[in-house]
Amino acid sequence: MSRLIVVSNRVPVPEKGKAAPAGGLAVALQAALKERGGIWMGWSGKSSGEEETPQIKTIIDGKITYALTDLTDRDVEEYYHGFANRVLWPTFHYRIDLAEYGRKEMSGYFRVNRFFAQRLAPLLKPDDVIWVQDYHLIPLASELRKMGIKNRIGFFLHIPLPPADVLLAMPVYDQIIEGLAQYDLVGFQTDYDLANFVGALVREGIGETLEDGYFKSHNRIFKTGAYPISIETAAFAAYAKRAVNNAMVKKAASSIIGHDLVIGVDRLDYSKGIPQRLDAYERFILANPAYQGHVSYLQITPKSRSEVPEYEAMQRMLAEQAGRVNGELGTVDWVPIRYMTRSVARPILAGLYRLAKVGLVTPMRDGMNLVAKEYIAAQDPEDPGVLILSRFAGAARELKSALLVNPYDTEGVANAIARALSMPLEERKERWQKMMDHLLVHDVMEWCNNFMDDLTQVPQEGDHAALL
Ligand code: ADQ
Repeated sequence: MSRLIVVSNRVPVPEKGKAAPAGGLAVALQAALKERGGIWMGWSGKSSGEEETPQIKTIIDGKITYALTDLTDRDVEEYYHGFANRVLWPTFHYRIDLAEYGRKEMSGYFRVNRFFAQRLAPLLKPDDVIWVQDYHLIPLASELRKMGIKNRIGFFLHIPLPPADVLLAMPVYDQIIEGLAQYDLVGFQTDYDLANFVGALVREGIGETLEDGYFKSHNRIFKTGAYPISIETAAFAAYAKRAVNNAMVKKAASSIIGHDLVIGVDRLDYSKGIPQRLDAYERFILANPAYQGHVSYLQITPKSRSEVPEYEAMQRMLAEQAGRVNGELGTVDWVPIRYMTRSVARPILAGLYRLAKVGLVTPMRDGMNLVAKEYIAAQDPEDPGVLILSRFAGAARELKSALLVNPYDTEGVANAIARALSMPLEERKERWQKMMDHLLVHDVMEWCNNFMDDLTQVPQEGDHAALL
């Protein structure tokens, strides 16, 4: 069996003595790496200052080698904060209004990808299979190919892929597309993302659909597909069941006696639609005064990307908004919104999901959204809560028994909250069971295996000539 080489921007190196379990993606990829043996390479998250040739640092854990490199201050600024987070992230989330197309950042992005390729190439054996994760590293295969690497290389995009007119707003869109065409397998979260990719290339006359998901572009033939990512469903359900004994979860439970809990859990990001959700919740309270004093909305939003000014501003605005709603609607013994900016360990999070009657997952746009899946997995089968899910989350393609909402429609979301809180037990059970059955089969291990099965079967570079 060939070794697996995973490359991602950040690497979840297991910390010795740390009890908290890693997220599903790390669990699945580590399992695949353990089975095949291999390397997980990426940025250490640290800066080397001005030092331009930081060495790879390796940490060996059984059959897995973690290979980490520092980046210079300039690299971090241009590649990570600059192009990845200020161009690719907003553009791919349909927010071209927020994208800042600086030439310096663009060249920094391609430079750092070349640097990763130069660091990775000496570690490779001819039959290694390489799996590159996400938008930070789109040009990696192209850089490896320039160095003569012929291994099978797969790419999975964790975020959405927008339609042609949005994609083409990016001045270097052609290099990004050419970068994708250098892979042997390009995977997206949903059939919609895949259709956008194929549609954009066909419309621009730079791609042609072949049979079995194969696609021809830039003189290469590669496979494309939708591989919806998932969670470690059974393990997450078990955490949630056990979490009732956790001290913090018990505290939360005793603090909501006589209240229905509504929960929102998101990284701080404009794509997640948190201010719009708070508006909808406020609208719900105003339209349903009987719930005043009897419902609590817990929003857990750890800070992220604080170095990017928009994120800092967002954090301030959100705190102000929660404060305003609490000030205007709250009473001496009732706080309508509980707003937390600290991160919560996964087992506790599982317990909090289970306490909540309603899971509010209303991103304006999301590749998948794992919170939606975690909320379902955490429910008590005898008394499950209701998931309210944005139709613009990739998860909505699968979780069709959720209450699907349009996050731009404040009144629609407010009505959905009222409907969820008054939904009869039978209907809640029926909806939940369908989604849980789906997630037990389609978990993160299945995602990983499906992608790996396809990646190990696609023709290798060189064998493409016959297909062209
Ligand atoms: P994210 O944008 O980070 O991921 P999401 O899929 O919701 O979004 O994953 C967030 C993860 O972080 C979840 O596992 C959640 O439990 C955890 N998390 C969030 N807030 C937390 C908190 N306060 N404390 C502890 N944990 C918290 C990107 C894409 C998504 C895609 C994933 C995976 O944007 O669309 O689903 O990658 O492909």
